[in-house]
Amino acid sequence: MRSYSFTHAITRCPPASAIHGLRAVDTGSPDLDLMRAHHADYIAALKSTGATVVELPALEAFPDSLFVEDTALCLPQGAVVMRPGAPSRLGEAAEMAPQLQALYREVRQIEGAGNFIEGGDILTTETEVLVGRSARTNAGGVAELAGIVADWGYKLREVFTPPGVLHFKTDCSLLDGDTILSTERLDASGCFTGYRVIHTAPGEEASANAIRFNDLVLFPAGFPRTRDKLVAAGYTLREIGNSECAKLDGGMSCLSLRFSPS
Ligand code: CIR
Repeated sequence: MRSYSFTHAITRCPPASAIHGLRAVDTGSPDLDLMRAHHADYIAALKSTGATVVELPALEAFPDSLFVEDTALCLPQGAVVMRPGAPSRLGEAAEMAPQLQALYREVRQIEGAGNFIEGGDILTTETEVLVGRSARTNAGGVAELAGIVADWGYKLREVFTPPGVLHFKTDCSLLDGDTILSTERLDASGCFTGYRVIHTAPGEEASANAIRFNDLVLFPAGFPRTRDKLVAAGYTLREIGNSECAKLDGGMSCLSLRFSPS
């Protein structure tokens, strides 16, 4: 199952400057020590599945650089370096490119000057690449990515992130080859027709951003009703604290790039 079986992940240590990271609503500064402790738990969970985790050092010049997912799309055939729509994050993608070049034979790049796209808006399933237009991802970015992944045999489908939601995957996650965890508000858009969908429990929308990584689902701590639904559905969950990244609108998927390089 290429959409959730991975040999590798890349993470980046939270910089001290993360306290200045972007956020839609200010709910207070993240506690850096606690954020780093959660980050260590996250890496340990990835490693416990047998994967190799490339742990990159902190980049102080980029407060949001721990959220490596936004810098690239990693597929078995190759990687695509993104062009983040947040101006303060553009340079993060350039920092990631050489890391990917060291691991992949083919690394492509979103290049169009007016094209923007962030990895948090991309959900790869067994059969397609779903990309949600958002405040960070525009039509040009989606079209450019569509051309690249078509060369690797992927069908890309453009969908829409609900207004006020940062990224498409803020509201959904892949649980297995044909099952999606989604908020009701995103599922109501009809974008998951044909998939089996499990909804987050009412009031627990912030738990929609989880990741399936090999045999585990890494799931944010503090959402007991959604957790119980997933356990009852047969998934093996590893709960990871996310209180500090949540203050910067970050979650489980944002903290890694996950892949099996060709
Ligand atoms: C940002 O606003 O860009 C960061 N504070 C959070 C990025 C979260 N990334 C993700 O959902 N993939």
